[in-house]
Amino acid sequence: MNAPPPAWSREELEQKLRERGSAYHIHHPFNRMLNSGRASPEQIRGWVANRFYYQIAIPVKDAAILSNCRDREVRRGWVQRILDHDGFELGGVKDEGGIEAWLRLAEAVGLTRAEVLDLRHVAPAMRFAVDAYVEFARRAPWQEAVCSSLTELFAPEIHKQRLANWPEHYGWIEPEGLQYFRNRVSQARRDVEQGLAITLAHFTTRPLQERALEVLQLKLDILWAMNDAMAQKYGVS
Ligand code: AHQ
Repeated sequence: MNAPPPAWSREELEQKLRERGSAYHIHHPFNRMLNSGRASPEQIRGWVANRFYYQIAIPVKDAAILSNCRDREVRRGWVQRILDHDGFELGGVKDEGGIEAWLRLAEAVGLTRAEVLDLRHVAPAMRFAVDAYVEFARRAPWQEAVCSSLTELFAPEIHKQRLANWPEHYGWIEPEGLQYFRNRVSQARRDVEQGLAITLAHFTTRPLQERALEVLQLKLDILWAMNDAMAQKYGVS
């Protein structure tokens, strides 16, 4: 039995994780259409209504990670993600959260709250891709589920792209509707700080490090498949 090859350094592993950014859904034809101003109002409304299913899954996914994690320090940091999305009212501080902000985005693009909340527009393949992410987080070792969230290494760029391009190309969308993306630029950065530290500290042998890349690729494929589902349903140009 050959010994496994030597482990990469933390820096090498981080670099290899970041190199997977070439498969991030910022490069998907549907996203490129959205961010270059070529999307019709119907395609934008379809994207917002379908992506809502992903947004409401995130806190459920994060709660699955918390339920599998026995490390209090990790939980103290990770629980913030649920508050970011579900909102909270703690000690007189109130925050309506990202899911409410997404519903504001929905109204800004001409959808009703009711038709977004009842998920009538969600394509089957979108549902399956998102459900696969939640099931993975429930079943996998919590460190792998943490690693899968590292697609957010590439997220600030995609949020900034929307904030820069949508007002220019889609003047019909109320600017307040983009608040969700403004919030995510800093929240994604904070998420990644914790997620990357946990990943670099846990995946320390070469077989584990190869697994970390495999897990990140799984999540990149989930995001890609979500865009495939929307392109199939709404068309892509
Ligand atoms: O709005 C997004 C979000 O809250 C999260 C949480 C994180 C995770 O735990 O997997 N990933 C993520 C992402 C969000 N928005 C996506 C987008 O394109 O707007 C990007 C996505 C990600 O990169 O995983």
